[in-house]
Amino acid sequence: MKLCQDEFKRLMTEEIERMVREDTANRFEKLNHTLMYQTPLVGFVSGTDPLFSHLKQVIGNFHSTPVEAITQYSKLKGVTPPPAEHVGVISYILPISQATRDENAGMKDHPSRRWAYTRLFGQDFNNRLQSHLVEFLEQRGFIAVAPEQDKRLFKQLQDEKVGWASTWSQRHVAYAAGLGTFGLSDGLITSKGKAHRIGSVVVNFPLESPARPTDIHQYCVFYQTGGCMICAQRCPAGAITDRGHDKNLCKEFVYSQLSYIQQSYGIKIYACGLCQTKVACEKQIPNNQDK
Ligand code: B12
Ligand code: SF4
Ligand code: SF4
Repeated sequence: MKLCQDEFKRLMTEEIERMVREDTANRFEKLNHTLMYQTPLVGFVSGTDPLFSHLKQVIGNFHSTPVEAITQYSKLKGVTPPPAEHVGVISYILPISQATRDENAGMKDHPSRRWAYTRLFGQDFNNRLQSHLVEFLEQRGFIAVAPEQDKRLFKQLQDEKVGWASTWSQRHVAYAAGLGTFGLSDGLITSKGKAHRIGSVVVNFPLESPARPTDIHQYCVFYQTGGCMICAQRCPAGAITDRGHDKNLCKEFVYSQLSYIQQSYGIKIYACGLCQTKVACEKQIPNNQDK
């Protein structure tokens, strides 16, 4: 399929938006069938963007570059890997619905029902969307892989230097694609806020990198002015301080919610996300005057 870059971007953006709008898997089946996610944000970045090699220093050598991911995948598939300069990445943000954000904003010690449903069924939809995009691209003659979806390529691990991490960090990929910057809580602040989930696909289509803030904390009020820290006040585990986010305390709390969620909402999943709701950056890039 011969497409120019703008046509490719339009094709992918429209398909992601269509899936979010029309796929029944993006609906609260157990509630009122409303949408779990609102209109997505879609970004693109070159697979050879130097940021990806830099992430090997920031995160660790175990973190894949897009070229490594598609090369490994091509070899497993038995096809010739594409030349590095033909590799591009599509990243998207799935903003969590207002009803869910409002419900979680009313919680203090546990995640709300809709939030827990979105963690479980919303991630199922996110997995499905990434697999769909791979199929959609492969049907059009491309080689495509969603690195987090392919269990041969993806691993979560605990690293000595950075703690809990993985071989494909969706937030770092979304930052590379110009979709947002990191907040004090570690959440990615985008033009649609910080309450969202992320997905991405690597493809053999050359894409240009976007302009993006060089300051990785540009949209966080705390890092810009020293104020705000509402996310820290929201965290029931004390995991957020002016030194950042303690992943161990966070993980312990998030996993401790399993029994509450099972007893209260009847599903087996862990979740929290209190630091992503009732905060200045919940649904937008906050104004630096926000406290
Ligand atoms: C491991 C993991 C966790 C761990 C650790 C989180 C972490 N900070 O890494 C624990 C269990 C604590 C966790 C908790 C939660 N998680 Co989680 N988790 C992941 C997972 C599987 C991997 C993350 C990873 O690889 N991190 C890599 C490490 C290195 O990232 P990091 O330490 O945050 O990076 C910092 C530094 O590298 C720094 N940095 C320093 N120098 C530089 C320089 C440059 C150039 C750059 C770019 C960055 C940088 O930037 C970061 C911020 O400080 C991802 C899915 C995925 N594949 O990405 C989901 C993911 C991060 N989780 C997600 C969510 C939603 C949650 C929870 C809200 C739980 C829930 N759903 O209810 C909480 C929120 C925690 C928080 N405050 O953000 C979303 C985040 C979306 C968002 N809104 O930001 C993700 C992306 C899942 C998804 N598919 O959407 N999670
Ligand atoms: S709540 Fe405030 S301090 Fe926390 S991440 Fe958002 S803007 Fe930054
Ligand atoms: S997810 Fe929950 S425990 Fe983790 S930092 Fe946010 S509020 Fe704290």
